[in-house]
Amino acid sequence: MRFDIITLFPELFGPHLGSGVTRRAFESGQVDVRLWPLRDYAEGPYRRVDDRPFGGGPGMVMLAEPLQRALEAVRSDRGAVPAVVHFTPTGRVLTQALVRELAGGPGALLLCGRYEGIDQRFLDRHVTLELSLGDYVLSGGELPALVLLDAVARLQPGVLQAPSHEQDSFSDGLLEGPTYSRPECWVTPEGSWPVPPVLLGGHHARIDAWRREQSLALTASRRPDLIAAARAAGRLSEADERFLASLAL
Ligand code: 9D3
Repeated sequence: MRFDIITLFPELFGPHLGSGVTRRAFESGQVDVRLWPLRDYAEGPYRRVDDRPFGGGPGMVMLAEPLQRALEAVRSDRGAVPAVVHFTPTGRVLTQALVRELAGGPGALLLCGRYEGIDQRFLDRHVTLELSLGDYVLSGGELPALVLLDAVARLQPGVLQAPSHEQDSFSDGLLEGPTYSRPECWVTPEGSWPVPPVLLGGHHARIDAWRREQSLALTASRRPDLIAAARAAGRLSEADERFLASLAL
């Protein structure tokens, strides 16, 4: 799959794409990322990419014409673009379901906005999907684009050591409970912190049941909306329901 990224800040992408789990996906060629620096498609002595908004108001607006030239450059390099994704605070919130859909597809063109946004006429002509990361204010679409690439890269076959994403939080719709490793008892001058004994007993059915309860308790306290959704989808067993009823909520 291939992602083309139109951005005013191509240098933001280098470090992330060059390390860890994402690097493996990119080096193995499973995910091809190409950066299209918008400034390269601006004309005139000042290479303008933005201007003041018609009608007044604060900030600057990204101009349609440099974006159009960048889009044409992408098209002449890769042919038709399968999807044009615009990162904007007014988009649909990115979910793991959407990540899975994108991870199984041919890729997309990612448009990273800066300033107050992009001239609406360019968006109306070309954008097929508007995505937000959530209800907080960032300074542009580059970090959201990196978030999407990271989430998509780790779903590529062979990228993770173990296919742990089968159990990911949100994949089965519940949060994952706590994890522990060595030492069995962590001793410090301030005190000793043992691992929950059930994890050391080697009784796998008991461990699975305990983990399920941890997951249910955490989800019920932090994200009751996910419990409601799991219940509506029939993903809670009778044992799950009994355990949830036993929690002092
Ligand atoms: C005066 C209106 N602006 C302030 C609320 C609108 C505005 C425009 C552009 C606010 C932020 C931005 C830059 N943000 C993004 O490009 C962005 C974003 C975000 O800010 N939050 C969550 N997801 C995303 S995706 C892209």
